[in-house]
Amino acid sequence: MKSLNTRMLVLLLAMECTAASGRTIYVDDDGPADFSTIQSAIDDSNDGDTIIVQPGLYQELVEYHGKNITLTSTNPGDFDVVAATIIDYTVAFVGTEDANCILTGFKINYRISGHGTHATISHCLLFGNIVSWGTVIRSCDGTISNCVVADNIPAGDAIGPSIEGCHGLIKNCTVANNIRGIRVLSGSTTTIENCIIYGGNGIRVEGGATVNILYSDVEIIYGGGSINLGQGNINTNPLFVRVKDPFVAFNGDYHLKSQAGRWDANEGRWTIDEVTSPCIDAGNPNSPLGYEPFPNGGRINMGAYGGTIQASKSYFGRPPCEIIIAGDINGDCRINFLDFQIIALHWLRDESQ
Ligand SMILES: [Ca+2]
Ligand SMILES: [Ca+2]
Ligand SMILES: [Ca+2]
Repeated sequence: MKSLNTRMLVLLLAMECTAASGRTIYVDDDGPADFSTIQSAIDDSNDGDTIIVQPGLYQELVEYHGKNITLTSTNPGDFDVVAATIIDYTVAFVGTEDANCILTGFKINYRISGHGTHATISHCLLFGNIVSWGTVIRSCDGTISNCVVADNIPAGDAIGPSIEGCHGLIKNCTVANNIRGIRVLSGSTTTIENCIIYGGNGIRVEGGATVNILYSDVEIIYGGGSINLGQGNINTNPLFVRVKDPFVAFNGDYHLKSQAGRWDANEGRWTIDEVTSPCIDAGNPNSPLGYEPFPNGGRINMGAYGGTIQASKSYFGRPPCEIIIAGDINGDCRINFLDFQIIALHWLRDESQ
C-alpha cells in the first residue's frame, strides 16, 4: 500500500512537471508537422505550450485567444529565417495575455493588434505593409524588442502612426521611413531604449502621456506630453544600408553601415561599407551583448539588429585584426583601459543560473 502511494506521488509529480513545461507543437505549411496552419495549432494548445513554425507562407488571421503560449519561428535570432516565416495577415491578441505569452521571429504582412496585451513580442519584421492608417503595431503593452517597422504605407487617405498606443518597453527596435512613427496616448507611459526612430519618423507624445527615452537615435519628438530624456540619446543620421525609394519597387535595408562589416541579406554574406554608423556600440552599456559577432565593441548596437548575429561590426580606424587576443574585449586589437572599463562595468555579473 505504501509503495503504491509512493508510485502515485511520483506519477502526480511527473504529470505536474509535464504541465509546467508544456507541449511542443510543430507547424509547417508544406511539410510533415502536427498542423499546417498556425491557428489550428493555437486552437489545440494550452498555456505553457510552445508552437514552432517552419519557414513558409501562412495566409491566415492568427488569434491568441488569451492563451499564454510561445509562438516562434525555428530560429528567431536569425533574421534570414524570420524573413522566410511569413504570416500574411494580422496577429491578434485579446488583451489578457501576460509576459509569458510570446510572439517571436515572424515577418508579419499586415498588423499586430494587441488590445492592451502584455505579451512579449520580439524579432518581428513589419515592413512594406499597406495597412489601414499605416499602423502595424497597435495597443501592445508588453516588451517589444528587435523589431523592424519600416516602409509601411496607409491603405487609404487616413494617416496614423506606425506604432500606436504601445505602453510598455520598446527596446532595440528600428522605426524608419513610415509615414509616421510612434504615438504615445494620453494617460500612459512608454519607455524607448536602444532604438532608432528615423527617416521622417519621430515620437508624438500626447498631452497627459509620458515617454522615457534612453540610448536611442530619435529624429523628432513632439506633442504636449512629458518627455524624459535619459542618457545616451543622439539625433544623427543612422546610416542605414538603403532607405526605400518611394518610386522604386524595393524595400529598404535597415542594417547599419560599417567599415568593419555588416550583413548583406540579399547576398548572404558580410560586406564592407565606406562609412560607419554612429548607432554601432551606442546602446545601453548595461544591456547584454547577446549574439553580436566580434569585433562588437563590448557594447550593444542601437536598432533591431543590435544584440543579434546580424549586428554590424565595430570599426576602429582600420580593418579588424586577424586574430583575437585574450583580454581584448572591445575588439580593437589592443588590450588597454577601454577593455578594463567594460570588465569593471560587468564585474561579478553571473548569468550561469
Ligand atoms: Ca514550409
Ligand atoms: Ca556592438
Ligand atoms: Ca581592446
